[in-house]
Amino acid sequence: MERIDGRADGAGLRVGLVAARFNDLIVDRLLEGALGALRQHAVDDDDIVVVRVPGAVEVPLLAQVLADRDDIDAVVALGCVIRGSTSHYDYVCSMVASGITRVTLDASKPVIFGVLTTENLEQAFDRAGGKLGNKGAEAAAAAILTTTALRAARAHA
Ligand code: INI
Repeated sequence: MERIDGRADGAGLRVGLVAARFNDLIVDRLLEGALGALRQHAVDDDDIVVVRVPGAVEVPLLAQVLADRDDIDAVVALGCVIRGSTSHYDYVCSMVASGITRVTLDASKPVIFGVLTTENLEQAFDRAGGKLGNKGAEAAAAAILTTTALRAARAHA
């Protein structure tokens, strides 16, 4: 039996972060959480690229540009969509989710979905360093585990 798993070691990995400015009170916390997790997993600051975009809808395009770069191993998409604050919540969620899914499969590279979709601001705070943890940090850790698993799977191919 062949078993492949990721490793929580980001040394030498190059990671792109794309973060929306919309709801920046929340997204800035996700971004700080993601940066902290990358550093904790030994990713060097010189190997991190951070791109800010206006809103979640714009995240997939910049994620695609980063994912297409040969010098980037994985991308983390960060944003926050809150139902209470918009009538087009469902459109924004669907655009960012389907966009990220397409980018990760087209690029055959990890593009991790670190976009909060919540009913209200309180739920968003809970997931941005509050009582439910920091989803930005979790997304960054997922980027490392997925990239190392991907490398191991390709090495065995
Ligand atoms: N963008 C978000 O990231 N979160 C939201 O909750 C949101 N709301 O509420 O509308 C939002 N809208 C902006 C959107 O992402 C685009 O930036 C805008 O439509 C321009 O394309």
